[in-house]
Amino acid sequence: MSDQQQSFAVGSKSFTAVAINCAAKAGEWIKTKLGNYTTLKMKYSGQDLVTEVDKGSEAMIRNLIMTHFPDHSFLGEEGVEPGPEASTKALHNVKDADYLWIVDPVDGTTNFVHGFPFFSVSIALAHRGEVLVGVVYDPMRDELFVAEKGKGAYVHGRKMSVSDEAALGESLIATGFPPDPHYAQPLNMKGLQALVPQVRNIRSGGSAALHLAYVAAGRLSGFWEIGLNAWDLSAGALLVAESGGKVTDTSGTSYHLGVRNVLATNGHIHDAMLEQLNKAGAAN
Ligand code: 2AM
Ligand code: CA
Repeated sequence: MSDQQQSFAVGSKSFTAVAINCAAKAGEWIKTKLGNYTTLKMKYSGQDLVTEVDKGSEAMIRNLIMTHFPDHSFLGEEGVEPGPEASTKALHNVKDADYLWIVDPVDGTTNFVHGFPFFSVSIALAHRGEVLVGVVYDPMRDELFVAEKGKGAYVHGRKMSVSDEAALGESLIATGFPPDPHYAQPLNMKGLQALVPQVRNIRSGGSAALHLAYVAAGRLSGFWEIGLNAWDLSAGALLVAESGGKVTDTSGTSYHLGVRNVLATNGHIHDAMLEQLNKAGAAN
């Protein structure tokens, strides 16, 4: 048995149990704060928001994880300065840690602030850069999505599998509208222009982690977005992979923690999506 298999086999059950416990506890608390938060701050711009609920949720999750695993490393959205440079640097500092927890305490903060009920808690555990456990929890629908590397992905305890649409014309695709007007927004608009006429329709729910969970559950055929961070993607990427789907960057490189421009699909439409995004100059 390899070193990595051994450490996973020894610890996997408790890792996953802790991830689920954290996501469920934080999610239930977030739900009680809907329409009830007191502090709203802008980070970079009016499109980049944070509340005391984001910070409280992250503190709750961090404390619980550190109680169980004090030697593990932790990367959470609220512990990092806003902007892509700070995110890339923060990831670089911890990405090769033996055990790294990657946490988005509220994915879909804009929705939370507006009372639009589509947001989630995203928690992943990576071992030397490889994601072993991914949990995404939607407190409004009480849906818990869980994946373990090599063991499949589950929602409500039922095994998930991706959808079987094989053509763009029968595909329901999600994307997100990035806040960065200089680099990410123009790419996103080019991608939209290319894809809207070709796919069945486009959705933009506002939580990347939930979009990935929906690809895993077969509710979306694919999802792409420009300019995301490891905490938006790492848990959901494992959900998709363990449900039989495919996750790469928008150039086709396999998913790794540093991916910011993501394409996740049921696998069948992956090459067609890559081709359209690259032909449109929408990939990077
Ligand atoms: P958040 O709610 O945790 O910030 C929606 O398009 C996706 O983009 C969400 O997952 C959202 O995560 C993320 N997002 C929103 N503002 C962002 C920003 N300023 N930089 C990077 N990602 C952002
Ligand atoms: Ca997020």
